[in-house]
Amino acid sequence: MGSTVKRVVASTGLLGVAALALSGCSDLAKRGFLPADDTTDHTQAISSLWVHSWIVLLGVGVVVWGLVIWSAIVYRRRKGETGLPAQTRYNLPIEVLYTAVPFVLIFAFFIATVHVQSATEANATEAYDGADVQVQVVGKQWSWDINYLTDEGEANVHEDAGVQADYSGGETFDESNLPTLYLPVNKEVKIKLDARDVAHSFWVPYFLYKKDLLPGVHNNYWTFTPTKEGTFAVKCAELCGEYHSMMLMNIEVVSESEYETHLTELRDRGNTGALGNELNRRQDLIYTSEDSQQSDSAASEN
Ligand SMILES: [Cu+2]
Repeated sequence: MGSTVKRVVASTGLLGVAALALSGCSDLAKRGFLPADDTTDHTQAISSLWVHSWIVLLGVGVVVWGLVIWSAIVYRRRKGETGLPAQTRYNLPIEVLYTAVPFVLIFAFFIATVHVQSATEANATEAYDGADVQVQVVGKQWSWDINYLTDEGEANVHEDAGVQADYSGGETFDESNLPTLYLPVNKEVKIKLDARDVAHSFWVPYFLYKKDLLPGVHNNYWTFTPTKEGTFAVKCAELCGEYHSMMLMNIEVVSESEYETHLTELRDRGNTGALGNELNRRQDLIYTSEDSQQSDSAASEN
């Protein structure tokens, strides 16, 4: 192959790759490669951090790929050349550039991430009591229990207990009957996250957020305001055993009056109080926070 032919083949290949990438991009853009950024009061900042990081990194990529391709073409072996080409070492300006630029980038990404994270996590603490609504979500192998709490964090009403089936006997998984957490739109919600057995993770893809549920004394909290009515899928995002993939539930964001009606219905159905430790799979291995506190106080009495 002559060098002209090679050059044509190479540039056609590059154009093909570029065309594929671009058509892929426009497809993704049509489908929406990011979830809507209007689902909670935190999603806009998180989404913006993600998109701007990608733009900066794509710029870095274009420069690096461009330089690689440029030097491969310009410094290719010509006809009749033998031996090694001239070897260049210790180009100080280039070395300073490729050391300094990544440091600047890392520092900027760090600052931007800390900024968004501390805004997102500002009220996600046990002590914060400014939320309009408090709920408790308890993960277990392999479902979720939902308790609605009073303003003081005491048990109020609860959803039906999540099915704790282990599907090993061929039981069918009923996706039409998932636990559903109701939340009022435009009200600040504080969720207490707890686990009955092993570590799980509460992941709401459309809220651009997830947080672990840990068995034992430590509870995680998540405070946010849902800003859009609708149904949002929740998945467990921490591999928690054989039927982890069936650990699904929904969040239903509704108007405040629908939310109040739903709580009244739960009360009328007799779902008062909390779904507690009686639902733990192993009564000899109690891990939820209430019980840990009990055993802590029992231990201190001894
Ligand atoms: Cu899980």
